[in-house]
Amino acid sequence: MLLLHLLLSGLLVGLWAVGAKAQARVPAAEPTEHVGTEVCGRGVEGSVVPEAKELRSQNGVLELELTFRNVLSATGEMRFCYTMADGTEAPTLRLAPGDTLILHIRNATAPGQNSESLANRPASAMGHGMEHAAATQQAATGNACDGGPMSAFATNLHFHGLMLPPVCHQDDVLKTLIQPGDAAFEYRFQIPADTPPGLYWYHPHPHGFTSAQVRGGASGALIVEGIEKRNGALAGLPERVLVIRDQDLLHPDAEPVKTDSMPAPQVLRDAEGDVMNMGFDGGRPAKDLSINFVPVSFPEYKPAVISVRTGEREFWRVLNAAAITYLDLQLVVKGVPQMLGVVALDGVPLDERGENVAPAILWQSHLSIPPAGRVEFIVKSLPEGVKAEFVTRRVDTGPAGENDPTRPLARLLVTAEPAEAPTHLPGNQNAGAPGGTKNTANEKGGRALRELPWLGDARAVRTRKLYFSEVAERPDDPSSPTKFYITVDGEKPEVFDPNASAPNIIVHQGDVEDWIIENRTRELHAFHIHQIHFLLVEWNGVPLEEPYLRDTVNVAYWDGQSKDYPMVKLRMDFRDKRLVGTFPYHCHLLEHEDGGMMGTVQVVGQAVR
Ligand SMILES: [Cu+2]
Repeated sequence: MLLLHLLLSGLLVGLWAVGAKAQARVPAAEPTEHVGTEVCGRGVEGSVVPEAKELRSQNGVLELELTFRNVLSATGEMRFCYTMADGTEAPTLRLAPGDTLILHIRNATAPGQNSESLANRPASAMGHGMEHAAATQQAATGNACDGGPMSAFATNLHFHGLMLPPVCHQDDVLKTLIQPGDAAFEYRFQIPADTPPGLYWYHPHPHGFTSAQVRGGASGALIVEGIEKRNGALAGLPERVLVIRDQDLLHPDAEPVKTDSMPAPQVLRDAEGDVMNMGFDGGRPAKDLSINFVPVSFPEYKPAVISVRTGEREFWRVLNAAAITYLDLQLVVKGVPQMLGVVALDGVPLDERGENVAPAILWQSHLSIPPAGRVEFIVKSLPEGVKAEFVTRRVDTGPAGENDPTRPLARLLVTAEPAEAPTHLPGNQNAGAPGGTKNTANEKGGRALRELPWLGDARAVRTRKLYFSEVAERPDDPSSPTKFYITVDGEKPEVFDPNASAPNIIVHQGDVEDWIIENRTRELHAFHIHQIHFLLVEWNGVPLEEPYLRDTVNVAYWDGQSKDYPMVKLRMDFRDKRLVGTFPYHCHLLEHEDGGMMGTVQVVGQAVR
């Protein structure tokens, strides 16, 4: 258990350098304030973190319509959002395993009014796919399943982490493209009955423009119910869903506030226009952050407010929905990092393997999550009036990475009468899932419902090696745009081609494979594959026995000298029959993905073997 614990700690904690201590600020709480009628409205800095509206399935079905909108804010950012008819933005979708989601999405973005401002932005604002996309435009067929012209305003949806068939109307992003003004497009699928209970999410995925749309705010949480049945310690706890997004700096020209008598560092920008990691904490961040749409902007970092009840444990579900920003979360009470009880990563409970070999709760002093990662954890009860702050610490993204300095996200206001009462998970005595839906997870005493053997016990039929690499478009000009690659070892590095006729990798349904992912660049990358979760079995040469699965994993940056590149070895699970089809794998730093760091895998059925 000790070894396991160390391994888990090492991975959760990562290799980050320790950042400076959190800045303490205790301004008075301001009420939550969303501008109700404003399109893609945002919270007021320093206000109470609102909970997103929750939509729960009824009788096994959740049906809703979302409208995808955009607006150019007064400060010049292009915002994107998903709204309901009543103006509600980015609702949290809650379904039990086996439930059906029917989501009608209408693309009401307005290219005309905004095209000029987008054209004037740095290349990174729209991603490098833009010029690429222009060269590969297709004719519109009128059928969103067949693609059509790629543009900053065409869109689609990806249901991140769910094992869905990679087909149109379910979870396809390679062909599906919904144009502005198209009729409402229907997504309709069943949450597989064996889906681990936890936090998943939805976001757009049009190649070349994913970064701009996600950074603009287009994302929302999706919860598969039943985690309290898998982990009794959670029953009855108040729960919060915290979505952390990034966005372009609200005050890009402001000077960093000097702290600890350290001079404000010089600012260097990379070819994408992002402020570069300088090798130490502080300075101007590459992006601002927001927490449930309450911005916490550079340089003041006025923290939002989370109002919690004195003496009550809470269950927090945090999604890193940032386009490129790494998080390293910490809850600091009177200057001391608190232990946080992690129960799930990437939607999967830590004891997913079962057999009592794994801890159901792992107490950690800080939690690193790459873009797209999720972490769900217990926050211990706090005494009234105590000074407590939820922060993200500096992440060393490598010499070519972005600057992700230490900064606060929210301060906790611990009172007997909190401003907002969060919803509670069902208690033990009330085991029925919300919405009256039958929850199959309960039928096996809350254990995992997998029919197949544990992935760690499955034999890989082959090993493949892929690697991340980058080059400047003009090698003699380091300020020229970067080309981002993920390449199967032995093949020629190519940026992702949305019109390629052949997949990069073909696998057979029913197989398990080991994939080695190397990082041959000087910055962090986060490997993600659609449809499946994988098992991290080796990390920089160290074998692991993680008792849970992931869908996004960080790959450490190369020091520029070592003979061996940093790597992860992943056990890839292609056993499920529903996987037949083609889907992508990519870096989840979305500028990299848009810039070409994506490939496709085709899962072929047993019949054609
Ligand atoms: Cu990357």
